Amino acid sequence: MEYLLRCIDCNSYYESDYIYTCPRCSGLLEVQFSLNADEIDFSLDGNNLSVWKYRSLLPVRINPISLNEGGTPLYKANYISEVSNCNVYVKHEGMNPSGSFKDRGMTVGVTKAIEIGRKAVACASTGNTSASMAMYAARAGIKAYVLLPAGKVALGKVAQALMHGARVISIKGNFDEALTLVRQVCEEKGFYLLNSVNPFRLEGQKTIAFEIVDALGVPDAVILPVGNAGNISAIYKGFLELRELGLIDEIPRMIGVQAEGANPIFRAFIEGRREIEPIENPETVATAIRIGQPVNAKKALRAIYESEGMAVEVSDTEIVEAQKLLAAKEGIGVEPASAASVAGLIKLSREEELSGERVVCITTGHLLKDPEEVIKVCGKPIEVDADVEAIKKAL
Ligand code: AN7
Repeated sequence: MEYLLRCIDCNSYYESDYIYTCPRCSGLLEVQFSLNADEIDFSLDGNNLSVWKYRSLLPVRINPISLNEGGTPLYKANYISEVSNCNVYVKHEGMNPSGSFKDRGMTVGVTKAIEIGRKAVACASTGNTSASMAMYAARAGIKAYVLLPAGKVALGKVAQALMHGARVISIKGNFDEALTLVRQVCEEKGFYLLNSVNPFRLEGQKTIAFEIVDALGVPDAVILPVGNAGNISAIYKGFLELRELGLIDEIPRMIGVQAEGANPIFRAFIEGRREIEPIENPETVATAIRIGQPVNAKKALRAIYESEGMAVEVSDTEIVEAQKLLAAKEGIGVEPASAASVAGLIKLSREEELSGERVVCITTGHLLKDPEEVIKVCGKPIEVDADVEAIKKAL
């Protein structure tokens, strides 16, 4: 399908695939399709879910660099439904190839890099973006450069970036600083930037919305963690496109959850603002969303306001409790940031902001991403002598 890039700030349109921020005002770009229902070659019949099922709505012109991303499970969550008095489903994005939703974006982003002839990709990351980008760059046979906030990235994610062959550089600074720096490095070195300022990457992530509708229809609300705020913007865009195509009538309320120590979107929301004030020193157990200056804040706030959604904040304690609940009561193993979605749901249901609704919580990353956090909150296994009596005592 034909598309243009549109600047969300100055409303300029571009026909180029070679840019990812507005050449006039540096604003964020968005892919805008000339949506035409006749050009859709998939049906929302619940079969064969995957990112590339929806290729007719993805802005690429070559065969994709793919590792079979998407098609993630949508679990009915009975225990959490009871606790929250809602009809709750969990879409477990931790079941993607690298263990997070980022793969949906990277398959499109890295494909675009190849399409336009780039030989190297780069990102700043709280971890998952780097793991995913390294993996797809390896698949494509191009170089990957990663900037991480030193000491603040979960071990599993660093392990992935390293083993998939990225050049991994830790900086003495936080994610927001790493993102500013990598943008500069990309400009100077000609690397293709794959943070969520890249509108092509976000196109891949909108397939979460497509899969939800494909498997379930339109829920009342979608709840997800928000860090750099790309995912909530992308998923909302996915629903918008389906509505414009006449494939759905309603759009779910988009509910973004942030950690109390990294909550600029929540703060903007409660004050009714459309722009954020940056948080200088963000801090949370959910290191994936330890972000004080989300680049996609404007898009995300638009998604929240237009869908009559909400932003909510949760404490680290609430995040860990929700992570334990998901793991021990539903059998769904997620990393802390992902559990923020369920923590947000439980908080909103207690405050009677939600009741009886059909809700999809998105769990964005797998439990195995952050083993160190698990040991911190669960403790180490009990060690006893190799002896039946000792074992029986410990049971
Ligand atoms: C598990 O990897 O920003 O609001 O650099 O890893 O779209 O940023 C990760 C973000 C939620 C937030 N859950 O998504 C990175 C990075 C998990 C994440 C988010 C992230 P956005």
